[in-house]
Amino acid sequence: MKDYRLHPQERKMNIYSPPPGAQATDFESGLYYSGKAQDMNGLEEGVQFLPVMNAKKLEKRGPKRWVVVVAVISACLLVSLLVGFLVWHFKYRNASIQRLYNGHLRLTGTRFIDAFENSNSPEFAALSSKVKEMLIDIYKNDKNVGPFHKETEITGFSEGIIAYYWSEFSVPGYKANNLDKAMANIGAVNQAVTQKSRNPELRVESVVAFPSDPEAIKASRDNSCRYALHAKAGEVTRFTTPGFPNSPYPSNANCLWVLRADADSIISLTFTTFDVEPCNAGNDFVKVYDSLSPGEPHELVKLCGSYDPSYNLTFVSSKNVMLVMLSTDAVGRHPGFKAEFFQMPKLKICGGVLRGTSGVFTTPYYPGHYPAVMNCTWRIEVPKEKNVKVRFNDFYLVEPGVTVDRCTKDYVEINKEKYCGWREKFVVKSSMNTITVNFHSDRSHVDTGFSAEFLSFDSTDPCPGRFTCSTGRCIEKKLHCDGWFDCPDGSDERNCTCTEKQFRCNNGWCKPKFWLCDGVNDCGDNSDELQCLCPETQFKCNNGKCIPGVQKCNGKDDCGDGSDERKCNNTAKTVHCQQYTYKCRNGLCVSKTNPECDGTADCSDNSDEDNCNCGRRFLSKKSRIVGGLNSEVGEWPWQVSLHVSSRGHTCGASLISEKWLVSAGHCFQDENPIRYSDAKIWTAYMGLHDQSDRSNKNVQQRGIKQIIRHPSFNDFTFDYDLAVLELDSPVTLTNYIQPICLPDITHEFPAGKYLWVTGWGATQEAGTGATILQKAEIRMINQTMCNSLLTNAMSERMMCVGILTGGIDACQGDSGGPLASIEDNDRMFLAGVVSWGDGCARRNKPGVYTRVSQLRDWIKQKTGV
Ligand code: 4AZ
Repeated sequence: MKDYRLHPQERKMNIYSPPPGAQATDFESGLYYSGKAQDMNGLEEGVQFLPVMNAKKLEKRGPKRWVVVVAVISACLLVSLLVGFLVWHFKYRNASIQRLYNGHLRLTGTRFIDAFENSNSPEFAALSSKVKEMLIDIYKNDKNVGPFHKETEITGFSEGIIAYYWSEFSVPGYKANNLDKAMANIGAVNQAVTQKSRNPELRVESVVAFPSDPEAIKASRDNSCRYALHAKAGEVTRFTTPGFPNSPYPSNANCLWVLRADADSIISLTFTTFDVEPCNAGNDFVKVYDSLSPGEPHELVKLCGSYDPSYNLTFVSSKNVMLVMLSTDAVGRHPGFKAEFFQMPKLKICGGVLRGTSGVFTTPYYPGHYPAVMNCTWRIEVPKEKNVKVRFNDFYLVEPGVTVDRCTKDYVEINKEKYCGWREKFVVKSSMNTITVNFHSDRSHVDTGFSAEFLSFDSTDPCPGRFTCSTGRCIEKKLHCDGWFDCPDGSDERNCTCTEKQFRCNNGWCKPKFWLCDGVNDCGDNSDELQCLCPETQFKCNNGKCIPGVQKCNGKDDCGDGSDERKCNNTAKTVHCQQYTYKCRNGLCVSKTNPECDGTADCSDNSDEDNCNCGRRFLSKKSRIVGGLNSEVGEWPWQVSLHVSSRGHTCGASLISEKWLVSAGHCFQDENPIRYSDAKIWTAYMGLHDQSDRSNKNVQQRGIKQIIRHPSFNDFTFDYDLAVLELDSPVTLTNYIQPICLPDITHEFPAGKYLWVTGWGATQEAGTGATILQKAEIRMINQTMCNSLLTNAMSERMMCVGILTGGIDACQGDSGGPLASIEDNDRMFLAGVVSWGDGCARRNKPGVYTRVSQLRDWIKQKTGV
């Protein structure tokens, strides 16, 4: 593979039932009278309802009785109001709610001794009881706090002396806000309190409190799963979740590991194995805190799911303490984690002066996570006659809830501009020979930081012999105004004069004429698709045909390509079976596009959701990996490497079940002297990441029992370029080995859709294969355009996919491998199989792939999958 880029009415008062025989009309009018009521002697007491025709009488006699009615109603209303108020006041307004806070404070007037590390020591007990008293005194001094205090516990001490605590309050709901405000300000209250009376020598300073989550307090209270570990100089200390690795961690547990280092040292903690319940499957998680108080402001990271050991899970503390918390729910049986930590001297300097014409610099402990509370400044100086630019090659300063346009927490600041979040490679230039780079991390949430290089350049010619993008990147001159974006910001395509092979978009960009009316918004403002729209009352088919709008979704293929019957509300209607409709096992057809394994049962027999144990990735991934060069371990668990005994990796393949692979037919064509059609010469490696590490424990190796090439495979045109391979024994599915879903014959992969191709093929045309599994994101191109770009070499079993600017493509050795599409539910489907191409990664020469949906029935027939 070459290069890559890589959301009753029954009122309680005066309800009368109509007497038997009452006139319906009277009843309906809402008024009726009883025989007794008709007695003008008024023998019956109370309220009487009169017939409509007696309205006049009512007018005469009414006022007195109305007064009674109104009085009764008013009295009842008043009583109800009063009862309501009392209920609200006593039941709700006064109802107590629990409030929990975590915090820490500084103690002066005493020295830290080792015994304070042990919560069972008499020294700990003595000091904690004094601190607790002082804390309660502080609370008592605030009327919004003191009366509601229930319990406080001192959970630990560290050098400083810092005391860690939690406090529980029971407060009426309507006073909870006042309590929150008072606790947020508790440090100020403390300042106003004199603590001389009880503890003349011991003083409390810098009291901090923050709302705590109940799990953290539960963990602090639960001594059954609490560990205290102190790093030993020059040694690595290891710890694991209870039962690891032979049995899963306990359910409904709250475990705490208190990690300590010597004074003036800091802690480096690494999770070497991490496998807890997947983040979306339950509520198990691990949190790491840069404090002994498990509070959000000091949370360095929250982890769930599983990570491959190669994933960087190293975290560094800012002081000599760290807290690891495991919280689990009732479900999910996973092994847990294995971690190690050691102490190291506290970083004295961060940043510095960098001189020369070029150089590199990184955030502290890169590629490990940078510590919290860091401020680093690099002052870069290049020779006087030059200017300086800084290129960030890797940039991860991601923090939950922070938007990249505000950068309120961790950031890099250059020339008064702040950068944060995840960014692709970018360059910042200075118009001088110096530049200052500031890096700031706040108390919570850390990331891996950045790796950057500085370079000097000539201000008059920043890119000698090349075009300078506005971002500072240098690109080949011929790429300027060629209709393709080569600069990250598209600056190479601005202010261009279009050639005769190009058309001008409304936004001024020049694009190749053959992009006009191809159904893809190439201009960005859709102007390339406007001139070719059908009249307003009509529908434009995918094949360009215009049909009356009423014919869309009428259950008939009026377009001829079925496009008018797709995306019909995307609800599954049972329709007449046609070529493009999904056929359920019971023979009925549904109109929905791509209904298979999308998490919704669309067929009346649910057959569209059968056999959906495919296309899932179980190793935790951060979306930020997209665009990287090397794949992550376990990122493409269906990827297979096919080796020929005499020449090693030869072709790719995809796992579709425990026993069957799909590959390209042309991989098994005999070529003297090698009999590629002979199953015996092939070995399949599943779960492989690195070709040089095939004995890795995640890898399963199998021989091939039989190779079934598509009988219509044409070795001249490469039509029907498909084969299925049976493994000599089934593989065991793991986090590293999973089958990919096969698309139904009706499955649609629309033009413009991004797909992923993976393999160990050549990294450039005529180049050598990759050692680490490569990935590239490429785009589906419409068939008409494929035909024009590839001189009518396309059959219906082929599709072309690529990036027409060139530079990203499959290449030799990728053949047979998967072209995967991320569909609904995050499931991945095998859209294509790498087949052929006109060279590799050439401009306007997309790669060609076997259209798997077209050969779906054949695969089913041969493999049963
Ligand atoms: C090959 O030789 C090959 N650029 C595979 C894919 C492509 C070219 C060549 C597509 O296996």
